Amino acid sequence: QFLENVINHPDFAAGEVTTRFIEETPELLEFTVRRDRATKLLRFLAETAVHGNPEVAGRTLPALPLPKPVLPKVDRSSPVPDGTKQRLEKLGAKGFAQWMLDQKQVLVTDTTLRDAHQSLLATRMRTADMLPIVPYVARELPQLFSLECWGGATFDVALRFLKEDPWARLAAIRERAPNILLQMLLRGSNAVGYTNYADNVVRHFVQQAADGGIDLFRVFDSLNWVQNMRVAIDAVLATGKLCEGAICYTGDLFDTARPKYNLAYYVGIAKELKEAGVHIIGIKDMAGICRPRAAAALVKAIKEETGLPVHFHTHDTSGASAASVLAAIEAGCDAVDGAIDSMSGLTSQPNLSAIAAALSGTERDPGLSQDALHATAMYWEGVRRFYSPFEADIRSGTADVYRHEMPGGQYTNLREQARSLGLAHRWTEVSQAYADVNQLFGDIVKVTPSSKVVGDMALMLVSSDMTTSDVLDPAREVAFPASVVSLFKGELGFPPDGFPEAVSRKVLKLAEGDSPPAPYRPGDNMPDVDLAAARLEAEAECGLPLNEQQLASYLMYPKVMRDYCAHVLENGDTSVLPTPVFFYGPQLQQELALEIDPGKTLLVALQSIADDGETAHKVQFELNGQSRTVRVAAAN
Ligand code: 3PY
Ligand code: ZN
Repeated sequence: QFLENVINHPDFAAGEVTTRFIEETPELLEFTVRRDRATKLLRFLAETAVHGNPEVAGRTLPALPLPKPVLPKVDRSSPVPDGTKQRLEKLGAKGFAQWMLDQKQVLVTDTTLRDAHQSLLATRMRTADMLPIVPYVARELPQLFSLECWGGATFDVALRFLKEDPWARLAAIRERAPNILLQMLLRGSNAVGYTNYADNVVRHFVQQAADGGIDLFRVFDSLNWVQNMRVAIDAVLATGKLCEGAICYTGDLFDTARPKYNLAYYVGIAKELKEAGVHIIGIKDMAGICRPRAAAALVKAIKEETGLPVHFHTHDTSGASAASVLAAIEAGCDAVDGAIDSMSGLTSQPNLSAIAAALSGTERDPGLSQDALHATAMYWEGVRRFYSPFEADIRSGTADVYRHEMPGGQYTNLREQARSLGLAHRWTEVSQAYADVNQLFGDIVKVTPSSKVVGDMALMLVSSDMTTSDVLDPAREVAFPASVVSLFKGELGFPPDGFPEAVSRKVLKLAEGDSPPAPYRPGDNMPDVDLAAARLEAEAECGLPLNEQQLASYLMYPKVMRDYCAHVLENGDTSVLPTPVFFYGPQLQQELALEIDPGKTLLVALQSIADDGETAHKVQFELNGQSRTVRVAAAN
């Protein structure tokens, strides 16, 4: 291969070489690596051209070719105005929180890069589609409070399905938006996973995220148990970044028949969070059920009782959530979340641009350019077409969300799961079972991962034609999903009032005289992970040297990270492929310019696909002007 590189080197080909050619041409080695990467990418392209990407198998594919999203013009050499990032650097976290309180305009977070696509497109948005618009946003919408761009499900999905490195995404966004706070969603002790991690793994992760570019951590616990958020909160505070302690909203503040989730409950949590040292209180209405009157009352009470700025997050599953955002703002909410028009609505956030427009001329007007918002929305509209196979088949808001209380990010997922189990036509039963299971479990907060447990149980009930009363029937054996057993063992922590005893006994198969576990913090039972040993294991498993960030990925998702590394070793870095090519394969004669390194571009075009005997296909490419053939085995 090296010799081949020497022969292919332009100087060698031109006869301009001396005897010191090899010593003086270090790029020959680089060239070897690049050539190797090109070969791997061709293999992936050939494989996808012949068999398609398994990630979209069985889904309805869009008509090709797809138009390129319209990108507004931006001069990347022009200066980037200062924004909240510089303000945080100047004031420090506490000073920044005071500034939030002191200034009048409402501060606006754009969730398009995280929650919006998590909730609308099964989290499938690729980095390649995010990056082009970020320099424009940084220059034309510098008044934005933050870009929520990381955490939640994006971490897992990036590695597992998109085969890209979430840390590289973060670094690239940071580079393009040096002026706006980058925000992530951190599931407390569950970090960016579905299970409780050892305390030192959570600390290690937070440190890497802060070093990697995150300025604002929104931390929550899936049972609103502040004690289980402490490790994550302390870790964020130690980095000097902003810590938003989020309270998950559930139930109905004014429903006297369900007094558990009343104002005193939320204010109590807010006070505990203040005690824990957070800079901002988040109201995390993950299902979009916080009605306008409740939003206003919560904002007012939490601000009064804690003196901290409040940040309101909701979903538009009902179709009415902009009213709640406006009510929160009216009540003095300091910051709110929205998504750009074409990525808003339904299970996503309400429309950021419409909320901004609704406030124009008031003293709370966030001062965002409607033209810039529109240009950004047009770009996302084009991007969204790439992902049509991942769109949920829902066309309108549904007030049914007030009954089942499913988080926006879960709703479409659970519908999809129900469909795959052949229960699509029984969706109303599934959503009713979800509500019933919630009551069975003691009316708990439902957000990742507790929401997944409720969803697993609901699907189990409907698919086995059982009701929640059957579950409690002593004569009936119930095969509970593993996640349910784990919840009742306390592996995700405990709600403040514990779990109902009768269900606990049944789920845990407790004998007479045995008691359900008393509340404990799961992290207390988990020894610290030996990070040096974990690195050795991770590198052996992954077959690559790993940096601290990649080690953090492995600690969260060992198998997913191993598969991701295997993908990279086999196919190279497929994140450089345009989305339609990645998911739907290259089109014949389509010219692709693939930047595999800054300034190093491969020019690739698929020339033909022919049968090569019974068991293989011969895929012909042109690569940088030369013909290359890749053989792909026929599907067996
Ligand atoms: C997540 O944890 O991914 C969420 O979006 C919860 O709402
Ligand atoms: Zn959300």
